[in-house]
Amino acid sequence: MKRSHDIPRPPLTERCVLVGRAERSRGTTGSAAAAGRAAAHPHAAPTRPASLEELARLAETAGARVRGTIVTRPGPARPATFIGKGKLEELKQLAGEVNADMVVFDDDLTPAQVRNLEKEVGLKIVDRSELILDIFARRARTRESRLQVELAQLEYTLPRLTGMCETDRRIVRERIARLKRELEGVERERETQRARRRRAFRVALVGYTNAGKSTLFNALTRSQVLVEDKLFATLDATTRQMVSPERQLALVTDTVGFIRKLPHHLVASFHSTLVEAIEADLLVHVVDGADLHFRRQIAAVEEVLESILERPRPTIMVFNKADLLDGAESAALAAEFSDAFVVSAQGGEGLGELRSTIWEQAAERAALHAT
Ligand SMILES: Nc1nc2c(ncn2[C@@H]2O[C@H](COP(=O)(O)OP(=O)(O)OP(=O)(O)O)[C@@H](O)[C@H]2O)c(=O)[nH]1
Ligand SMILES: [Mg+2]
Repeated sequence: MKRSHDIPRPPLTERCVLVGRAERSRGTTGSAAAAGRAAAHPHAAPTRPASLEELARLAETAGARVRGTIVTRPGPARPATFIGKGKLEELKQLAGEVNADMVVFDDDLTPAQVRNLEKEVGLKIVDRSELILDIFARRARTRESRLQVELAQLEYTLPRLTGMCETDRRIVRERIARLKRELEGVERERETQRARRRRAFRVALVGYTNAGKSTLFNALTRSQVLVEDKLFATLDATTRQMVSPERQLALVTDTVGFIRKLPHHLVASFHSTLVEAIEADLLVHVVDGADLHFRRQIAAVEEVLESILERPRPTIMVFNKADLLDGAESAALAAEFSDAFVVSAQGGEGLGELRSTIWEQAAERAALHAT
């Protein structure tokens, strides 16, 4: 993986070893029913802690092949190498055995830690933020998202360019300034479009990556945006019309998914697009109800929303993938989250009720504006 900004890039083909911490406590995520399903769920591998399971998916999304995992005890990190001596030896041995050429850390490392680890282990060291930035760089398609990703990558890289001379660092800083100016231009262009859309009732789909936002978007708007069993399939927001049987109109926006520990440079550079996308009259928070860890995913999404929205928005919660749940599990969800909807965006189950609620809210807003 290169740290520069030449996008798009070839897929990673590296064999990697993951390093992450053990979970502090068990049983705080998912319902008992979901826990019982853990072994059967395609994304769950009970031998790895949840955050590492997700890191493995991120690494695979970036094209790397996961060959081994090192789990460290929770606790304070070592300033020099993040992990202690014993774990470092274990890592070197495992990396040698599986012939790895890259090590991916689940936590963010300081520039010094990366340098020290690279020297000690003799392999490329990548942290979670860098991995996510790399995936975004590969997947950015529009001019705006490419600018945003490049900006985030350069801001991430700048403090890490220790080997570079001052002239080169200045070139990077100038490039950052230019990207920011270009982005401001793109944002002004969008402002015109935005003013036109203000009158319509606007619904934004938000949620954890891979929850099924794009699938639901397609169902609600009869569109065909990309749906994939991959993290961050969607990067650029798409807005389409949704039409009621009475020919009422609403605008629905599909957005980028969130993830735990989203790199803050990324949130910063995507800030304006995100705000625009989710400055809707109604947020539909899509949750993968079949994911064992849906609770922590809800918390992660709420955290990002709070950090970017000036004030809370009316939100409805939708538990998706009901077709993967049995009757008791769906009922338990519905009982616990009594205001939420339990649907299958793929199969259509529960979507009628969700649509009706959206139209009710649209009518309420229209009535409010008419007075
Ligand atoms: N079984 C089942 N799978 C679903 C359902 N909805 C979506 N999926 C699958 O979940 C995966 C992710 O769906 P997407 O719609 O791409 O999810 P997303 O939230 O847009 O994901 P990102 O854009 O990557 O953040 C795909 O493999 C879908 O086919 C559902 O109701 N049931
Ligand atoms: Mg999507």
